[in-house]
Formats: sequence, C-alpha cells, structure tokens
Amino acid sequence: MGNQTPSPLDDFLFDLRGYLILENAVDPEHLKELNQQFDNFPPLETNEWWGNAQRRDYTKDTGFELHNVVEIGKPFECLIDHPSWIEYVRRYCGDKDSYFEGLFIDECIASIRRSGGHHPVHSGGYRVSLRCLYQYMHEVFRCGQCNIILALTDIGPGDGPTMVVPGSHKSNFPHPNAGDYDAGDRMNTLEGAIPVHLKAGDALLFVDGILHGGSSRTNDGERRIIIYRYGPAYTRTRYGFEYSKKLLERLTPAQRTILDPVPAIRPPRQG
Ligand SMILES: O=C(O)CCC(=O)C(=O)O
Repeated sequence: MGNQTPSPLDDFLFDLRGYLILENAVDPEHLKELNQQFDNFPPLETNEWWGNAQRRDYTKDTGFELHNVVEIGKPFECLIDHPSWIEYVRRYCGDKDSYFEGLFIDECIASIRRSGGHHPVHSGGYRVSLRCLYQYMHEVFRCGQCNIILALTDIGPGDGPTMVVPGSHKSNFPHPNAGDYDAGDRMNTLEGAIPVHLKAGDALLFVDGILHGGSSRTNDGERRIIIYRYGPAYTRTRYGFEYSKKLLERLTPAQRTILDPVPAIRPPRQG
C-alpha cells in the first residue's frame, strides 16, 4: 500500500477542528499481531522496566501505560512510518519546506484502560507550549506535536473514548471548567467536548494543543490503544527515554531517521 496523503478536505477539517479520524488505518493482520503483543505484556509494576520499555502511568487513574513501546517488537516498529499517517504527520508537524524538514517520535505508549479509569482533561490553545502549538502560516503547517491514537479495540459509549474540544487548539481563553489535571478532574461533562468513537484499527490524529483527555471507562473489559507522538526532528523525548542501539540498528533507514534524526557526533577517541 502506498502512503496515504492528506486531501484538501483533511487540511480543512484538521485546521478547523484540530483532529482527524483515519478509518481502517491498520489492517486486520497487523491489528491481531498488536493485540497478541498486548496479551503477552508481563504484569509490570508502575515504574518497572521491561527491556528498554517502562511502565509509567500518566496518573493514578490512567491505568497500565507502557512507554517506549516501540522497543518491544516488530509490530510496533511498523507504526513508526505507517503508510496510513506518515505523510499526514510530515505535513502537519514535520517542518515541511523549511531548512530542517523531518520528524521525531518523542513518546510512544501502549495503554490499557479498565473500568473506572480515565485521563484528566489537559492542553488547549490558551498559553500553549511551543511543543503542543497548532500553527499554520505562510501556507505551511507548523505544529509542535501531532498524536496518533490507534484503537486496538472498538471504542464506543462506556469504553472510555478519548474526548476532544473541537477547535480548542486555537483558543484564546482557558476553558473555565477544565479543572485541574493534577487533581484528576474528569472531562466527561466538559462543555464543548465530544467523544471520539473508533473501531479497532482506526486512528485519531490530533494536534496536542487541542483540549483533550480520556473519558471514564464504565464498561468491563479493556480499552487498548497505542499513542505515538510526532514532532519536528530537533526535539527530544519527553521523559528522557533513549532508543536503544539494538533497535536503531534493526530499523529500516526511513524508520531510523525518525527515531534518530540527528545522530550524536563526538570527537575521535583519544589514545
Ligand atoms: O487516554 C486517552 O484517551 C487520552 C490520552 C491523552 O490525553 C493523551 O495522550 O494526551
């Protein structure tokens, strides 16, 4: 399959709302492999390492979150430059038509949410950091970070869908009822927020500067998603994770360029 490219309608809707839904982004075979990987995750404690991946839940309510998941195996490596979205993120946050085009993945996470779990509301255009900024200027997109949330299970009512406030990536005002992330305020009833229902295999692409979060899961079972966060090539990982030499060596050149866009240079060894 060739790379999918954003259409004029995609650009219009992404600019207007701050997000897009990419249906059937991942094929059923790949989906099955990813779910098998989830089935085989060990029962890690918070902060426990598994190779070069680490369980590091965002909050006490978000549930199991395995960071640096690209280290775990091939099905995750294929997501780095996946044909369903790579041209989208290149266009929206890859510094296109600048002296320094390129991408970097600064976080990649496997997330399992169970009943009661949620991710508090956060972000939004008001006083946004450069990292999360939405920007379009001089006929190019200049977003600081675009996220792919890939659904591995169907996510409908009660499953804890991600919620977004369409258009809030351009907000000049704080949402008066957004509450406090650290206090774990829920976004279920936030005015203007809508749930994004996905089928397994669909992906939600959004600029991180949109107000968003994960609504409370009330159903039994698991919501499984993978989050890859893309940004310009000169950024670095959020928490200081480094991609292992082993991983970088086994990637394709195109994938390696995304995880290690500016390989370190050092003076020649002395002696
Ligand atoms: O878990 C979710 O649905 C939302 C995740 C989220 O808020 C984020 O990735 O920033």
